[in-house]
Amino acid sequence: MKPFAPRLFLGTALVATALTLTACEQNLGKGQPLNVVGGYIQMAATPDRPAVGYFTVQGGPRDVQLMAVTSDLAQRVEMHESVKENGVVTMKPLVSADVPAKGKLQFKQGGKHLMIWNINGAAVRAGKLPMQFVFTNNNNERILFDLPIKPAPGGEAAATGETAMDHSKMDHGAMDAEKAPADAAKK
Ligand SMILES: [Cu+2]
Repeated sequence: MKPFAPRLFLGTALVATALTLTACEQNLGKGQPLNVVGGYIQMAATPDRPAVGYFTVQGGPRDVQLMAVTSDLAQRVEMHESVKENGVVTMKPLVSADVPAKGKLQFKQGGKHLMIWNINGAAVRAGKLPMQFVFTNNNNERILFDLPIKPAPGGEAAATGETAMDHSKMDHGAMDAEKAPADAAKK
């Protein structure tokens, strides 16, 4: 029987810890929890271009950071920020984005945005892409949220929207650079 004693003790300690955390969370939990509260994906005018994603995160009781957004049904998802320098808009990859306590983080047109490559056709037909939002709190809390997918804009919208300013000019340069040597080697 002796071997069980330490285990029982450990078990009791874990339960006590869990209760303490729960009480603590409840105190902090008055007000809104951290959550993803809306957004959408805009398909690009041509399939070889990345789609653009926008969304809003509602801050919880603590400051946290959004570390990544991922999807099993897209080849690649990156967080970017549009920055105007000397009148020229360029985009930079974002490593993380702050979500202030009780505040808001917005990925929106002309600012922070997601670039999403090769969304699975079934997801496009279903009109939504299941995504995971990964945060720094609670050992990397993951919030699941389906972003609705809007078809590519037509006409004027295509010429003025973010998708148009995209990425042909913009240098997702790293990516093009990676491709270039391979293409050169074929010749
Ligand atoms: Cu971008």
